[in-house]
Amino acid sequence: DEVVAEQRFEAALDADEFIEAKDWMPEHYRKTLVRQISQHAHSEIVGMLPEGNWITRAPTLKRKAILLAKVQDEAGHGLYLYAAGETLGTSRDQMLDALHTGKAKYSSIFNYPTLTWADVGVIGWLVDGAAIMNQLPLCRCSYAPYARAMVRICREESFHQRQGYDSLLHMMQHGTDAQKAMVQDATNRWWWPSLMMFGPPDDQSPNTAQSMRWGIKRISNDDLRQKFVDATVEQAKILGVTLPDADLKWNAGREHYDFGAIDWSEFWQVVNGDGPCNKERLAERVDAWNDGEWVREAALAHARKAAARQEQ
Ligand code: FAQ
Repeated sequence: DEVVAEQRFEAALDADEFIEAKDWMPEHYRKTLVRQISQHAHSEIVGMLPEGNWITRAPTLKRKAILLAKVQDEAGHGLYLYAAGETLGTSRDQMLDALHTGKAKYSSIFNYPTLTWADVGVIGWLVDGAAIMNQLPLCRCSYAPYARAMVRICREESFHQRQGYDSLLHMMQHGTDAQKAMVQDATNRWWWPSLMMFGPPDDQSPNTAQSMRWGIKRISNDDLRQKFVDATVEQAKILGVTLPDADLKWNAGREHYDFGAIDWSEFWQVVNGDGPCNKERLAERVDAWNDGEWVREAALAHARKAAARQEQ
């Protein structure tokens, strides 16, 4: 039976068909998806913190309303993704416990501080820009519940990217010299960490080969990184900022931009828990979880009462 099920699974992948939650799947496929989806969910939730830091200090009512909506969208993305993870048989409590005990990863990018208002715009432009580049191919991921969640998430991320770029464009076109310098400084600080979001180079990425065979990943870390660089260089020109890389130049032979060496030791340091804000971010999530205990208890009590009332 197992053999037949496995043949059916392989045939579905070969035919580019989706795998649904109730279909048979190899344990390793299931585990890989829980790992990636839960880490993606954690990234959305932890990703609310750096920008959330600026909600109370947004420069105008308009920018504050936009930022509030954006941060709220990230919460929604996290919740969809936990729901997609749950279809694989791992509970939300288990996934959150892995985050809170430091066992599960979340994106390295959210361990950097947001020092000025321009950081909020640059996160939209570069971080959401990188996120979309990585997530568009996930809309065609072989696991259907993940792929379906990605469709709506990508639409919202596109709006986030545009709002960030619009806010920066406004500062560059109408701002003071100090505001323009702020945009340049934020670009300098976020550029390299944004390139690291795509993960280690292909030859040092232990999961890529298997994930690509399974149709979980459709494009490799390095290829996505290159697509991101190519798209972003043009956007930087229109914005009027310089990307902090002296080696960045068009390569007519490859028809891509060449770019400088990434500091992978910094990446691994941040991934392994020792970046500028790792401890602060995790502590904030653990506190939020503990502070929310009474809400969870009340919601459960309410649900039990409502169910009992319906039975009567
Ligand atoms: N940070 O073998 P690979 C967002 C880990 S967007 C931390 O290449 P894989 C939206 C990796 O997990 C950000 N860890 O792994 C937003 C693995 O360790 P493990 C989230 C990283 O899975 C915007 C090890 O290194 N997006 O939140 C990173 O094949 C603005 C070896 O790596 C996603 O999660 C990293 N950057 O490829 C929110 C997208 N890179 O797990 C708020 C879905 C690698 O074996 C504001 N995920 N690692 O212990 C993916 O596409 C993939 O998981 C990759 C990594 C591409 C991230």
